[in-house]
Amino acid sequence: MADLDVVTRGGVLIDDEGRIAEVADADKLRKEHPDARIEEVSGVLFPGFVDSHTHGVFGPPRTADQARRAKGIEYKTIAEQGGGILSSVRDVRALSEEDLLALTRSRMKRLLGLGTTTVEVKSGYGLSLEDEIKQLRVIRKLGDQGPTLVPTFLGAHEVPAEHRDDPEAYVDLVVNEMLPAVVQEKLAVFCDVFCEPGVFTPKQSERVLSEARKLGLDLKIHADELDGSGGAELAVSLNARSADHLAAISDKGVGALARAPRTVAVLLPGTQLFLGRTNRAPARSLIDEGASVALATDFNPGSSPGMSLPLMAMLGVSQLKMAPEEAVIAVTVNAAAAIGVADRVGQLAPGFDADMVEADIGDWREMPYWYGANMVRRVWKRGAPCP
Ligand code: IZC
Ligand code: ZN
Repeated sequence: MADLDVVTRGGVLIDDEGRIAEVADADKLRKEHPDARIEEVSGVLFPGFVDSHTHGVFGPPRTADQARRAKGIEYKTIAEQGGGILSSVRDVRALSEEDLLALTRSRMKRLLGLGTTTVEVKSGYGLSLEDEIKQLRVIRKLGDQGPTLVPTFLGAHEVPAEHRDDPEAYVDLVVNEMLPAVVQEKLAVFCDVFCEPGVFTPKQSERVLSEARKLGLDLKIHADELDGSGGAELAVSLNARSADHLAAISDKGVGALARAPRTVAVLLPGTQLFLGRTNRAPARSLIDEGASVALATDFNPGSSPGMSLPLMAMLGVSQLKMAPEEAVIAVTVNAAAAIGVADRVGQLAPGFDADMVEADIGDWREMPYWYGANMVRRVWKRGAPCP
């Protein structure tokens, strides 16, 4: 995780398809390709950042939740008072696909301006067949107008109001109606579940995810976020692509992820910070024991309105005690692995998409360092400058 290659006075040769052909000394590239169109870069050039966990399709911000939290009101009480995930569900249900598209387009543009060129985006604020599909269609319609979007179906994000008396009937709906419709329209690459005491049990989560796998989706789990219920172990046993959050993971869960052949631990330090919680995901023991760790924003209106991956990298270092090298890998290479695109993005290396970020800094270590200002100067996707 600390294996970072730094090239000084480097250059990137990009082919006509927007793929990286060579990374080498800039003067050598200039000499060998005298006819190439040249763009001068100063500062530090990074691979485009990859945000591997967002709930990016939503309506208004949940500012009332924040004010309630400041008064010491707990998550469950906030939900009972009409806030929480279900308030975002009411908002998304009330919005047209067109309005949601416009909101999401402008939010994704902001992420791009912060250097994020690939974003995983979940549904999960619809919680009905029609409204889950509406969210996923928004993701598909945006495609790669801004950052490249990777869609995840999160129908099992919460039990909606109309099924509160019979959560099992809601799981039936997710499995029997939503999943097949999502797969039929090819609207998602991943299926995710919020596996957490009071939301979905490991057993319910396993049922949804096993059905999703049968239909060809890859798997993710919101695991051990608040109190924890063995979500990390479940993710590993299902060979999921990622186990996300992990602030309440057990030692057993850490051991399972350390031995996992493909499950990336996606940590979301902005969430703990924004919620004012003091427990932290054990990044150090995960890394030291051999797990692959990524950092993401969890961008959503309730628990993490954070958009900046450099900020998450800074929190990785300051809050989770990651090395600066590990934080850079966590928002590029490992983040790409967490969403199944590690063969295309996350590295400045031959064969990879020329998704690149120019930061106005003198040393790469300043990326997980400055916060509160955007140090990104220019962004390219597949070799083309982004407006
Ligand atoms: O809207 O609160 N944890 N899902 C699971 C969230 C947080 C998003 C939200
Ligand atoms: Zn989440």
